[in-house]
Amino acid sequence: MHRPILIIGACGQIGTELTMELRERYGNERVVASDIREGGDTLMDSGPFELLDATNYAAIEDVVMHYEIDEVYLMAAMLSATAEKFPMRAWNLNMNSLFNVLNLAKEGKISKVFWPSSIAVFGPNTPKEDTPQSTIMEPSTVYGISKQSGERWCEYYFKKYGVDVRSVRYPGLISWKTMPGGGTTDYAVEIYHEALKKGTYECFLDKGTQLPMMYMDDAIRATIDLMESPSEKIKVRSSYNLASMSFAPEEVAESIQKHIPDFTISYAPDFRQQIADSWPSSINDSAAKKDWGWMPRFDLDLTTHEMLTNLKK
Ligand code: AKB
Repeated sequence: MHRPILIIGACGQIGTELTMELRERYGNERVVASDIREGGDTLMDSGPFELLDATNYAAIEDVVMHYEIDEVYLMAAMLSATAEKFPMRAWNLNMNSLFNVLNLAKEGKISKVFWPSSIAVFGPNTPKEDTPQSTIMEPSTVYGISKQSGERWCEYYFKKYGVDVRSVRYPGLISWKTMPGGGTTDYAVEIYHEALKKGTYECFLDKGTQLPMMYMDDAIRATIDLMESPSEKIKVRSSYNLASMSFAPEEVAESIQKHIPDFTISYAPDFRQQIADSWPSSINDSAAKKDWGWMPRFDLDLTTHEMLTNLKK
């Protein structure tokens, strides 16, 4: 039987689907969801839930002790666009929550940690195409700086204290169950909602802005596969590059037009354009493929099919 798991930030875009998949695999009672606010009915009604502030060490420790938690997935974070508006709040949340969880592991109170990094760790001086696992980073956003620092700390806690921490650099994630919030890649979710509602979408990123993206099912599978891999296979303890597809807004529009021929897109780039321009357009994820067998399943057209079919329901 799997030992109890705690998900911090369980009501967000990734947390919701991760919680439900882990409950499906390991049993509802063994997966404790937590967040600063309550989530949707499916999550709240399917298993234990705790209101929890990720920056409060003592509160996390209480939950860990109470449920005899063994693994923590720390999904709480402020994303790239919001973090540019609230730099200090973003830094506090993104870093303190990570230290809280790493320190619980260092003290032997939990034995495994998942912490998400992002393609935002890369910056304008990074090779843009087929971005390697190890390369120049120099992130230029608050969020990217927090994720890169987090990666360094993860590797440090692994090497220095033997903390079993695992991480992937998520690209933009596309899902229909829960909306993303405050990210630069959020357009790739909004566009499907607007296509069905209005038949048109004004994109906050410009035509030609190619970014790495992934359908949520692939991201959840990658996360759990990484956590289930034997420790000796995990060679990278900062964070793994992860990729499945890369596209620009007009390519999503074309994919949507295969289902909704009259759909139109227009462009009104805002401050998020500069963030997007500093990120890679495609990612080399050969290390994840080699070390723990990562393989994506969803391309753009399959993603579009899944998004439109499920949102229509
Ligand atoms: C964002 O846009 O901030 C996130 C990310 C790529 O980490 N989706």
